[in-house]
Amino acid sequence: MNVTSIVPVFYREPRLAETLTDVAALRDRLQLELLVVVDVPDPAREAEARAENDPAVREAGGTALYRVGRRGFGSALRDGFGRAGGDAVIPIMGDCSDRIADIPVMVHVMERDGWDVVAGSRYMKGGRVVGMTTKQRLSHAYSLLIRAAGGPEIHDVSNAFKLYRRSVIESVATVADSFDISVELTVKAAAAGFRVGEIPTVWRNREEGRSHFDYAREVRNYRRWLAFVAKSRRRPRLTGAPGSAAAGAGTTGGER
Ligand SMILES: Nc1nc2c(ncn2[C@@H]2O[C@H](COP(=O)(O)OP(=O)(O)O)[C@@H](O)[C@H]2O)c(=O)[nH]1
Ligand SMILES: [Mg+2]
Repeated sequence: MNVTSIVPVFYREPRLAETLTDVAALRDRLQLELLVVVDVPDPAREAEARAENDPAVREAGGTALYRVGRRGFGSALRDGFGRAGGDAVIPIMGDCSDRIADIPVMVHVMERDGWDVVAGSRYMKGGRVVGMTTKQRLSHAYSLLIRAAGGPEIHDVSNAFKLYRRSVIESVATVADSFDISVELTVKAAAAGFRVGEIPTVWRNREEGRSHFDYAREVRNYRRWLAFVAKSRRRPRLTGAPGSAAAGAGTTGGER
């Protein structure tokens, strides 16, 4: 299985080179494509952003895609998905927050168990957050709510660190331009009958630079996916599920 990793970057990330070095080291074990999607909302800062990011991307054998005059975590991932050549795709944060060593495990369980989405779960047994803040507590509560409302039975719906089978990103249309794209893609995939599983992961809060997550902007974004799962639970599915192969242990495809 070829895997495309997509690293979104807002102008620059102090620990990007470190992140990319860790990802590039997976080439010993995986066939890996590496895309870095850099947003440069202020066109006057393009040269600075390129000078900052290009050496690290080149060193890691990756490709940088610059979106000058644009921003948005969700739309950046969507553009990355559109360019991805892999059989599966995984977003990786540029601030060393994801445990890169989990990626081969995710690929292995996707191949072995036939999951279409393998989530990296911070809130299941074996997973954890290093540097817990109010935001992670809210994200944990949100995951519980999504699950209770009829969403996929995983413990961490909002983590971006999830391996998606190519068929998922090709057939599930997303609208989220911000961080909630990770939730949108997961709940829509489950509602469409794709099989969603999880493995534990450890997520580290950033140690340098600042977060781009804005509560005021995100509340409404995240609320709509709660409404989506509640509504799709009430509506019987009409068409055959794309992932309707026999369900195995631990799978949580749209069946409920
Ligand atoms: N391309 C792009 N990347 C973004 C944007 N916002 C955040 N990122 C990147 O997405 C990753 C996660 O963002 P971060 O600010 O750490 O969010 P947090 O971990 O939720 O606080 C980092 O690599 C950021 O540089 C955006 O608007 N566009
Ligand atoms: Mg972060």
